[in-house]
Amino acid sequence: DKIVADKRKEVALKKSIVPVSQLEASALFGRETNSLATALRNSNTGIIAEHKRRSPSKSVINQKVSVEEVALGYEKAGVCGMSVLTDGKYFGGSLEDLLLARASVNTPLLRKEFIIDEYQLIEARAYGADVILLIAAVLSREEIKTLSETAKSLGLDVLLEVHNEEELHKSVMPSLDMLGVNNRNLKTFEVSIETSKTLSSVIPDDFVKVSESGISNVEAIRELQQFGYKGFLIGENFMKTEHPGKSAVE
Ligand code: IGP
Repeated sequence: DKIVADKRKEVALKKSIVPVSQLEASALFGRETNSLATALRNSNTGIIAEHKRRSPSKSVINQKVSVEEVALGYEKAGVCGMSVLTDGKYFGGSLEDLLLARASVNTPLLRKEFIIDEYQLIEARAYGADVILLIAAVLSREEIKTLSETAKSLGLDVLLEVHNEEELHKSVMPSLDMLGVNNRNLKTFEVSIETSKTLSSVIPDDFVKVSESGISNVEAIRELQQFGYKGFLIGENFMKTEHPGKSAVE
């Protein structure tokens, strides 16, 4: 997989420039994290709003608005959490975006990244994340276990993303907090919330269920709530507008 190969190179390079000890010494590293899973359990809206400038499927979404303005807007709208893309090559994001979001709001922050190495978890912590994403499609069960256990030991919540039943069965383990179903087919880029509906019955009840991608109206959320979903990850629908925070106010 191309993205994974890119990430391995990126991580190797970073390790040689910024050692773990330096990340661990950073001001944010020791901060107390804010649980997204808890926020979602206690909410009846459950919005996780994403900062996404561009994507492989849509190219440019929003290159104008600043990450600080987006973060403040989302917080004001009362979202449960914010997701910040930190991948540069495919999504035009960066760790600096995460840091700027952290400097702007107290909302739980998800580092949206292709995580393949524990180094990226330390980075996530150092740049102010509360939650990390693990993608079942690019990780083995062993890797999911090691990465999620390390994340938990760092005080980070873990959101594991699946696309189908096979990935779900491969991944279920107690070190995960939230299970996310991605409605976007990574091969065809087609989105359908039917994916979330179909998989809902096979997700064990002890995990907070999150539906990801292609959610563009309140009706879809109401429907998904009937299937037990507590979290709704929304990017493009907010980011395509001039003031993403304003569109997050229902
Ligand atoms: C948001 P959308 O369709 O609302 O913009 O989707 C989010 O689910 C999507 O960006 C996403 C993603 C990912 C991006 C889901 N899983 C993994 C990068 C990597």
